[in-house]
Amino acid sequence: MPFFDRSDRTLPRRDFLRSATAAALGSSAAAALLGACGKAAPRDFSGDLGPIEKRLNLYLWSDYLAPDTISRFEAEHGVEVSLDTYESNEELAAKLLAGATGYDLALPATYLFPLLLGRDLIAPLNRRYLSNLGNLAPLFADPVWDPGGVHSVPWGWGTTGIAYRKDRLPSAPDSWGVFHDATYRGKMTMLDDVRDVIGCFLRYRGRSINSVDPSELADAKRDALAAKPNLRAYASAPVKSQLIAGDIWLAQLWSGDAVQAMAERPEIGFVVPKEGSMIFADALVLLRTAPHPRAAHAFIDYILRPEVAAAIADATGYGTPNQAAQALTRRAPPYPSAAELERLEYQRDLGEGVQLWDRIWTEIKAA
Ligand code: SPD
Repeated sequence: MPFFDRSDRTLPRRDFLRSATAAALGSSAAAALLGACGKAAPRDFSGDLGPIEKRLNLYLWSDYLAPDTISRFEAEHGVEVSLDTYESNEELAAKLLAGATGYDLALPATYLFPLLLGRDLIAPLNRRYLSNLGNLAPLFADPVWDPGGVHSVPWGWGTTGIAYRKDRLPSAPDSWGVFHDATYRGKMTMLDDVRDVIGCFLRYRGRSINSVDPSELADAKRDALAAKPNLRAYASAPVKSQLIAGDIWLAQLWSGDAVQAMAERPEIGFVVPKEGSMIFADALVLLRTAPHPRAAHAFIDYILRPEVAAAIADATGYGTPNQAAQALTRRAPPYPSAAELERLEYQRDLGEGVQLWDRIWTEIKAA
């Protein structure tokens, strides 16, 4: 799967930190927090972690599990799991940067890694407790965002596209420009996500989703503002049920969430627009302040089992990085075609350009 651009490896760590922090929080909030937050007290999980603790505290994206993923783990290990969820990388980053403790594992999109590593918020995994790492596909065992897989285990990958109601539209939308079509005013949503909204309008004009060119970003802002009156909202998690109910006909959406909606309503379709889009991965990380590190490793190793990973892929519609699971999945995720791969870009760190992205997004949301 050669779709994650390995050239990211060359970006310097300090630029990662500065820009990803601002991307996560907005530049002014980031500056305040960078000044106010001390380093989390680092814990070393490299030695003997002792017996499995009786509790495990997860902080994960919503709708990213099979129905029995947690209950089976609890029954098998005698661990009580608490699950909190979030709807955006920004929500996760803000909570961790504000000093939240108590969580053992989180599941960021991989473009947050420079921030999490730079702030020393995540710990190297203790591989002696991870007997199932060999099930990962080679690319995901040594990924661009975490060379050697030292700090993370990939969970799922997906793309950003357009979910739509086939029974309400005359044909499939094929361009990000559909959000400018007032015919569907009030029946459309876009993700509540800075990188997805601005990124798609950059692609609309043939630009990179990672552009920091001020004039290209000015065009993207203009396009986003032109679309905004047609939108019901910027929304992420609620969109599936709105599409299923028929309240929304067209939605910028992540591929797995679209597949979940399609499973309930065959009238829903999903396309990657002709101009191209983004591809992303989300990966489990162990927080430096994890109170239950042995149970956390047990959960990671459990997730790495082929049947567990396959069940998650089947339930969520996201692609699995687990090579051994691929043969077990009952419902193939929407793997991008060769032609689509040509048009998909991996989200990169934006460097100093993140300040401009942040300002533009704030202005778009406020307009
Ligand atoms: N419901 C699970 C959604 C996971 C989406 N991850 C998105 C990362 C986007 N950059």
